[in-house]
Amino acid sequence: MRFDRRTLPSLLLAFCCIAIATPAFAEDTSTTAAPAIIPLPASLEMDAGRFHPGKTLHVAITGKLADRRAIAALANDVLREAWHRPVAAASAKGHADLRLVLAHDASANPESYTLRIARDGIVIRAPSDTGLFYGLQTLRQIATPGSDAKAGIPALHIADQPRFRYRGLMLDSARHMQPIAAIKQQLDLMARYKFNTFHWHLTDDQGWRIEIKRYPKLASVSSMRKETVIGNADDGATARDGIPYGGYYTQAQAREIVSYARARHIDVIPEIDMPGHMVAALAAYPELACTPGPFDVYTTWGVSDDILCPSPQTFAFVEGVLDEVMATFPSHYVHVGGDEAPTTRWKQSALAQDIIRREGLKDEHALQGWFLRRVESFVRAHGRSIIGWDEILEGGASPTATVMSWRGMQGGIDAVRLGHDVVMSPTSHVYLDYCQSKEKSEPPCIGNFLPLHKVYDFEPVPDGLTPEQATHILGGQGNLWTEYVKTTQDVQYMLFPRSFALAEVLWSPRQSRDWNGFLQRLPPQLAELDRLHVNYRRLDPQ
Ligand code: TNX
Repeated sequence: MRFDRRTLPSLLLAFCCIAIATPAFAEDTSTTAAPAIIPLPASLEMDAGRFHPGKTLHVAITGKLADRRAIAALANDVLREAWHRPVAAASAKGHADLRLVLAHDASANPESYTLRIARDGIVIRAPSDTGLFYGLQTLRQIATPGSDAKAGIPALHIADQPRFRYRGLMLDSARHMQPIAAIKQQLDLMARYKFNTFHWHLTDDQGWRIEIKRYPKLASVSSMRKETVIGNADDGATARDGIPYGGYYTQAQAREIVSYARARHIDVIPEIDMPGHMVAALAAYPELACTPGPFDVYTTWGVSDDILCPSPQTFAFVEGVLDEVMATFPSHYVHVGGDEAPTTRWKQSALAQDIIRREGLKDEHALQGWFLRRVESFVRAHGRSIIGWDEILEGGASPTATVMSWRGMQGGIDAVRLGHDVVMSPTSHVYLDYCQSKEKSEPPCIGNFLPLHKVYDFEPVPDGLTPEQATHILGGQGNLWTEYVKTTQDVQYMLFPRSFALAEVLWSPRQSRDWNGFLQRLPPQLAELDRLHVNYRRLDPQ
């Protein structure tokens, strides 16, 4: 017998008395469809029966939570949104509709949880607050907002844990910046899909977006560009709009983002891109360049020859900036960029060439390696670690640097073989600034083509690695560069639903990857985006 979600409530109402008296009424679980959960849990088994919420929903929390109030608040939100019924605390021993149990287990993955839904209640068990948090996110996708309380939710048992420990999204706030409220909303959505890292690209040629008190001109000069190229510079456009563009986040705002993210079990990794992508800083402090300048904050997209000169002044600047960045962002990692730094200026600079000679370096790439190793030792002296784009390998990065492989997978493969930890972030599968269709009507995108199914096909662990090497692939990350993505609406359009596909790649077991299953589980997620007034790209007809 097949129970339709809409007929079930009336059936239940009509036969509830009989149901209570007649156990034979129990549903055949083989006909109960599994709820549409993204990312798919590691294991999910349907059980017999359903849970029906009481008039008041009682929640019990047991164990030593790090932040009991936060988990209680989330549980309240999930239950209240699902069934619009009052939520109250239950005594540890009394009846509870929802029981959250923190059971320390040093051998368990701290992000893991189990979720059991039975006729007599729901139990989420985890070794940490994070596990409970993720269990509640899963429950939210089962007891969806505005659920039918009479229908209840199906009994089931989930045992879940992530495949990868690094599950990231990068947002470029340098080319175009986003309102704090929009970033918070993005963090909310990331948490629902179990992302745990927000990489914040805060500086670039076209704008410096984080207040640094020691260098006030980064806010007053580097954060403003005179105008912006119109149309697609990557297709050769050169005309400018004549409209000044700028802004920056204060350290207080950045802290607000950090604590908002932390409450959602997300780390914020700040990126200060160096020695290239620094024209905005050079506009304020031209003495950091190898040539006299003056420099203007870049008004078009692409790569500039003007980069930091490896001078004592530059190191003082970088260390001064990183001091404040590390004080603002408590994350283990500091991203130091390292990408797209042309060697043109260093080739012509007596200062750079002197260092090459003095240090016995092979060439300018080796000089970049020397530069970043020096920055790394500063960061490590503060108890942190650096992460950089895969170019950091070219000059010889120290093995303690983590590599973010963006120019395909090869950089990551090489890095793993050299003993680095790696985050895979290849243009081919996770560049969320790429277009989602080849139609002209597509909203602004950089070019190239990255449809939803290609993201779903992303496999962060390439063939040919030994099992030990594979453990150094920490995970993956989607990158949203914003040269052409100017508004919150457009940011959302690029992120959704592609980041749902990425969420599943990074969380769910490799063998459970199933494109058709994913497509079937998407509509309720999109309905939820509609409810939250979040923009997204509509699915192509299949
Ligand atoms: C390459 S990925 C860049 C960015 C651009 C992006 C556009 C990387 C480390 N550098 O500066 O915004 O391409 O897709």
